[in-house]
Amino acid sequence: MRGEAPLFTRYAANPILSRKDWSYPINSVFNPAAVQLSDGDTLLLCRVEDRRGLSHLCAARSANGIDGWRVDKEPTLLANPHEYPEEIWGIEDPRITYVPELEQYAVAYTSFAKGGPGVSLALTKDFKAFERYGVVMSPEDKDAALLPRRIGGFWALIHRPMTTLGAHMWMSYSPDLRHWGSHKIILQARRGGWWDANKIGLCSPPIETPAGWLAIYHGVRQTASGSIYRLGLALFDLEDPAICLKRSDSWMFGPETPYEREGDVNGVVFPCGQTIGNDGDTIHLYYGAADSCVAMATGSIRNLLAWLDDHSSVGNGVDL
Ligand code: BMA
Repeated sequence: MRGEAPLFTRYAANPILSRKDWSYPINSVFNPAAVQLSDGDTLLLCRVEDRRGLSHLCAARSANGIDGWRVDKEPTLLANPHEYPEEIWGIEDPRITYVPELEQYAVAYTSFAKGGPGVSLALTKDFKAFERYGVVMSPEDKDAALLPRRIGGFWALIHRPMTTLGAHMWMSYSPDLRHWGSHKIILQARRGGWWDANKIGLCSPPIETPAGWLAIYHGVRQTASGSIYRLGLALFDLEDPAICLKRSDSWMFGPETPYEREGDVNGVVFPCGQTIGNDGDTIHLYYGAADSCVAMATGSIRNLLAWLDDHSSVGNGVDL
């Protein structure tokens, strides 16, 4: 049987970014979005929690995506609660998608409003100036990423509303990135004792492969001593990404190392981005560890797809 070797190898000198890398006082840095820029640099747009407990986003750039990070000297995107009251308690957990049609990056992030967390969207060409679109999914909603191209003529956003049905992944569609509708559940949290019972959410933006859109998602297991955030895989149809083709029955990555098991929130691995190597196969997965620092692990798209073939006996998990 394939897939017994670990699917992701942690960088030996993890964490790659932590509080000490910032030139201004912060509490923690975690849950980064990732993108490879046209000049070859890797850019991480990190969630930074300040010493009030509120988060903003800050960019770090590196030539090799591993070390030599150049961190912006000031917050890159700060909450702006005067014009956007939904950002009153900060902005968190960005996901970046490059959109060729717009020649811009779309950043979907959590805006923490008095009514709870919602999904906001901003566009940027350079990670210096941002055009805010405001709230696109009202509270309580988070874990959103835009697909890089239209599906059937409409923009498509994956997100995770909390409803009386539970915390499942949904897809919504828009003609203009402002008005959203045709909402559909695309992946359900399982129930009972499963590792991904009751609460799941998209991690990094899905990767387009010939087999379908490959998505890394998190499952949250509630235990007597808190939650464990682990990662599984799902594959969605290339032409209709609301259709789940396969879903892993077990998790493929979870908190194991000291920096993942102990921090401000113990037992959390939380990726919001990845870059793909020039070979079209190597993934650098960037993740927040224990809500305290940023770590990196390397995997292979081919291996992930092969492992998913071997570990998806339970289908897409609807109504499990
Ligand atoms: C989730 C999000 C993440 C966080 C995780 C663990 O709900 O808020 O930002 O990393 O909880 O605390």
